[in-house]
Amino acid sequence: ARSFGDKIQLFHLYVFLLHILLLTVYQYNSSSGKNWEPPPPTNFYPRDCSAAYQRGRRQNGLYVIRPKGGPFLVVYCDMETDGGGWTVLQRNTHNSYLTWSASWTTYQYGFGNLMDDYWFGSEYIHIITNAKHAFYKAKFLLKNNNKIYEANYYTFNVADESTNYTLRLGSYSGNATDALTSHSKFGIHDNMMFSTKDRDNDKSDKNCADNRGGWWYNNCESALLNTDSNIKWSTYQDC
Ligand SMILES: [Ca+2]
Repeated sequence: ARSFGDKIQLFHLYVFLLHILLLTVYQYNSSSGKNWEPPPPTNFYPRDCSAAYQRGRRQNGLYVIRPKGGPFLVVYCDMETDGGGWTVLQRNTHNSYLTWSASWTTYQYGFGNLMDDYWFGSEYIHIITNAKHAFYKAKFLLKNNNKIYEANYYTFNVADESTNYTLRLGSYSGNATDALTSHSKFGIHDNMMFSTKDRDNDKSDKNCADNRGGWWYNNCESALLNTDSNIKWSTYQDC
């Protein structure tokens, strides 16, 4: 039986700011490798990349997962970064071919190419991060030329659509500055609802997402990763 104490799932949101964005999910199991038993058929598919990692999978690439109570999903797993087992939720390179200014439903179910740039889908991120007894850590990897900065949040959670996919973040660690939960003149992103060009849920008089990508805007942003240009993370600005 799965118990709260010995199973901790970490969600990593990698942000390669400025040049590459990569969001990843990681699951940590303190008893990994011990007393392993084959899962029953209904659990044949891992619920995330960290579960796949625990089953001995070590190759970066595409995997089929099935979050508890959720649909089958194809995800990109990063099995190398920071211990491996990360589910990548977003990636945005400097010269992304994607149009990030997309509709609510497009963001809801994701877009792009899992081997390249993409948004995994607000609904799917919600489903993964809201599994019972699961805690996820988000790692934003921000790559600027050859330097990589990171911002980690433990915990990371996206609530359901009735809350407009409100972002919930725990404590910050890293060297990229805390652009999501520390206050700036634009406000914090923690506890903000998701907005898109056709759904204004932000704190601004206008729609922050007008002609821009979907994001957990406040008034408007200290960080913005879903964008065609000017990927932004606090003071790191891609111009
Ligand atoms: Ca507004």
